[in-house]
Amino acid sequence: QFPERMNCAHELLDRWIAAGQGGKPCVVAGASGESWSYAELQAEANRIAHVLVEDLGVVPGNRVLLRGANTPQMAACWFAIVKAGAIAVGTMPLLRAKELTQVIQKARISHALCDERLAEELAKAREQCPTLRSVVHYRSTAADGLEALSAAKSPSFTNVDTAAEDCCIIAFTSGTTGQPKGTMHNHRDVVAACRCWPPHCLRAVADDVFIGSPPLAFTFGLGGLLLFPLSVGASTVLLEQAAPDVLLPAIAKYRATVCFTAPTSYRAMAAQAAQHDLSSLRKCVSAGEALPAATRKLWKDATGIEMIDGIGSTEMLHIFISHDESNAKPGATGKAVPGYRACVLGDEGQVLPAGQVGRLAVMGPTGCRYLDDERQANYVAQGWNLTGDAYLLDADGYFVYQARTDDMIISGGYNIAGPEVESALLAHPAVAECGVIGVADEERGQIVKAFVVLREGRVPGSEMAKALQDYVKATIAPYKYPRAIEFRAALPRTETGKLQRFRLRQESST
Ligand code: 3UK
Repeated sequence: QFPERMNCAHELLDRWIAAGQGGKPCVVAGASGESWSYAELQAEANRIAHVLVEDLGVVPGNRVLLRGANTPQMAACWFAIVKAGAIAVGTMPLLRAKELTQVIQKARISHALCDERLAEELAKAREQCPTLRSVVHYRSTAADGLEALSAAKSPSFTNVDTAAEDCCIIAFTSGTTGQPKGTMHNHRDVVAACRCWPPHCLRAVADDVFIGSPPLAFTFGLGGLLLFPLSVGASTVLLEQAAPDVLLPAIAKYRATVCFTAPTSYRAMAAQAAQHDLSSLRKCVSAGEALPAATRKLWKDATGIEMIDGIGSTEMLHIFISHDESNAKPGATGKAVPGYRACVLGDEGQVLPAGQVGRLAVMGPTGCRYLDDERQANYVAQGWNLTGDAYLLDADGYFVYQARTDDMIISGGYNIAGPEVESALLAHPAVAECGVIGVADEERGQIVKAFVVLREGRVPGSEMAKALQDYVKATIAPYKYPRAIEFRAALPRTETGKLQRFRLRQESST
C-alpha cells in the first residue's frame, strides 16, 4: 500500500504546490489573522531546512526539539525538521527546565528550535544537557535568530529521501502520573493516520477551516490542527492560547468549521455559546478524556451539533476508536476505526465477551513503539498495545469507557468506575465540573469521593451535597453514590484537559 521510500512532508505539503494549489490558504495565526498559503508555508519550511542542514549541521536521524505555542512558524519548523530527514520532538509549552531536561536526555536531543517567548526554561535545561549542541530561537529579531538565518536561504529544498519506516516524530506523553514516556512514529505512520480516522469519521473537505486548543506538541493537536487539515488541502487556525473564552470568539471570527478540543473545554464553551456566532461550525471532535453523555447533550443543546468522540493516544499517534456524527451513541466511545483492531482482555489475556469489563488492547498501522525497551515489553505483546484503560464492549458492538485501569475504585466489594459517577453528577444542572476518586475507608476499603465545581450562582453546602447524592442514587446503581463530597473552585488538570485524579488522591490523603 505504501512505497518503500517516502517523506511525509511531500504527502502533506509539497504535493499541493506541485498540483498547482499553492495559492490556497493554509495556516492562519489566530492572534493576528496573518495567513500563509500552502506555497508560503512550503517556502518558509524549505528555508529553515537549509538552516538546519547547512548552518546547524543536522543530519538525517538527528532529534530536534521543538518548543513553542501553536503558530504558523512552529508549523514551518516542524516541516523543516521532517524535510531534513530529522526527528521532530515536540514539547508542551508549559514544561519547566526539569521536564525539558528529561526529554532532552531520554530522546538524545542534539538541536533545538525554540520560540523566543519560551526561551527561559530551555536555557536553564541546557545547563544540564551537554549533548544539546545548538538552540536557535524563532519569532526572533536577533542577529542569530532563525529569521535572520533563514532570510538568506533558498525557498526550494530537496527533501531528504527517507524510508517510509524512518522515524520522524518522537512524542512524549506525560502520562497521568509523572514520568514522561517517549513513543516513536515514522513517515508511514503519519500518512496512515491521515488515511484512517479522518476519511472514515471526520470527512473534512478542502473548504474546511480547522481550529482548536491542543498544542501541536500533543499528537491530538498535531493531527487535528496540522496533519489532517493539510492532508485534505484545508486551512487551519493556530491559536497561541486557546482557553474557552479565546476559542469561542476565534471560531466566530474565522468562520471555523471543524473544532478539536477536550470535553472540559466543550463544557465551558457551552455555557457561553449563546453570546457568539457559531453558525459556521459543522464538526466538533472531543478527545483526551471520556465524553460524558451529559456533555454531548449540553453541546448539542447549545449548538445543534452532534460531537464526534474518539479515543486516541500518543502511543498510537491518533484516534483508533470513534464514530462519525451520524453513528454517535451517547456514553460510548464508538467502534474500532477502519484499519485498527480493538478488543477487551481479561486478567489471563483472554478476549472477553460483550458486557464484561477488562483491559483495552489495540493494534493498528500507527503504533506502538516506545523509546524504552522495558516499556515496549510490558505494554506491547505481538503488536497489541495495552492502553491502560478499562473498557467494555456493549451489545451493539460499541466500546464503552470505564476508567483508567489504575483508577477503578473498590468499595465494599464492588468495582466502581469513577467516570461513571462523574457522568451522573455532570447531568445535574448545578454541576459544572467534577472528579471522582476512591479514598481509604476502614469499613469498606475505599469509599467514593466526589470533588465538585458548581455552576455560577449555585450554593455549596450540606444541602447541595445531599441533593447531589440523591440525584446519583436515582440515576445509577445506588451503591455507587459518592459518600463524600467536597466543593472546589477548580480541579487540577493537565495542559491537555485531562483530570489529574492522582493529585486529588494525594490531596485527600494528606
Ligand atoms: C484517555 C480517552 C476516553 C485514555 C490523544 C486523541 O489523549 C490522547 O493521548 P494521551 O497519550 O492519552 C491517552 C489516554 O487518554 N483518552 C483519550 N481520549 C479518550 N478516554 N475517551 C476518549 N475519547 O485514557 C487514553 O489511554 O495523552 C487523544 C488523539 C491523540 C492523542 N494523543
